[in-house]
Amino acid sequence: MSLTICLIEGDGVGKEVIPAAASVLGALGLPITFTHAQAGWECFTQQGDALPEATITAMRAADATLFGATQSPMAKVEGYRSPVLAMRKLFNLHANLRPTRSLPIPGGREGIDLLIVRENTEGLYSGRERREDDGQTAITERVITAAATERIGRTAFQLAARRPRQQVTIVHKANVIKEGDGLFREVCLRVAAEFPNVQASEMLVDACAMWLVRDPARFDVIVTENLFGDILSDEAAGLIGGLGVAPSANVGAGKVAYFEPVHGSAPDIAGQGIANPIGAILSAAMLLAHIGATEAAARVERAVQAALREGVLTRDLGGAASTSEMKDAILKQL
Ligand code: GGG
Repeated sequence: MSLTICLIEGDGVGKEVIPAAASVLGALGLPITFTHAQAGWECFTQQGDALPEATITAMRAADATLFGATQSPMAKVEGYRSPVLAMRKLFNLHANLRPTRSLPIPGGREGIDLLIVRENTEGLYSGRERREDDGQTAITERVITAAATERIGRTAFQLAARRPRQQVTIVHKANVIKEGDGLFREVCLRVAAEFPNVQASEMLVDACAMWLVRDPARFDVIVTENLFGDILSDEAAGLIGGLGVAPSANVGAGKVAYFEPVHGSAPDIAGQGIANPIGAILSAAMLLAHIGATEAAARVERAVQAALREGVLTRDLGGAASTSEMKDAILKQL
């Protein structure tokens, strides 16, 4: 059986980390065919579209997509919409899975194995924004629906049911945001009742931010809304070496799924060959697991751990290895 993987480098360091991850995938001896597509700010400046139709077609045709990074401008640009938000909406990729597992790096925290299940289609990222009062008041609507919450809640509990600890922490701010987070909490607790073998608890988001620093090992699966999940997962990545090593998956009920390092385009270091490829390589491992190549996924994870244990470290981890030296150290372990 042959596998088709669509590669989208995107902007900035995406152009460095995706080729590194592709060479790791290519070294596994699997019958993989790579296709290539464009998306992102550079693509918008060249083609007038940040997510062209040809890219959407290539993603639909592939078994899965590995995406690098995007660099959206801070100010509104007519006709431009972040391709990551567009892909998540278009393909109904309701779940953003962000695992944080301890890695053998200097200063890295031990005993962490948690998974943040972030709602990926609504919340403050719904794009419902406007200016009023002659532009002096900005209003961003935070949309929480029972349907999307039920979907993400069920995904979190299903994933927790397959993990050794079988625990879910429902994270919200229902004491203050009584409508939006009240609904999120209510629906998640209702879903929890369908999973009697999974231990459910709830926590306010600010307390969760504190406990992640103080005792991250206490968490198994965290389910939360879009922005909270975005922030908490970056915080969690900080415990194990930072954004350079953090992978993620964007999945839904359909065939299309895409996998990306949590980091963005990192314009400050782009083009220098020093970006850490581990976030992209571990995202490739998540992709493999998603399409059923679980042994290959485990091999990639073991190779990353072994390369780090040998002391090969990029600059963000306190070493001096380049992107390609880090990739070569992982390939050697494979
Ligand atoms: N690989 C994930 C990524 O590119 N993150 C940066 C991001 O999502 N930025 C929002 C955007 O630029 O549209």
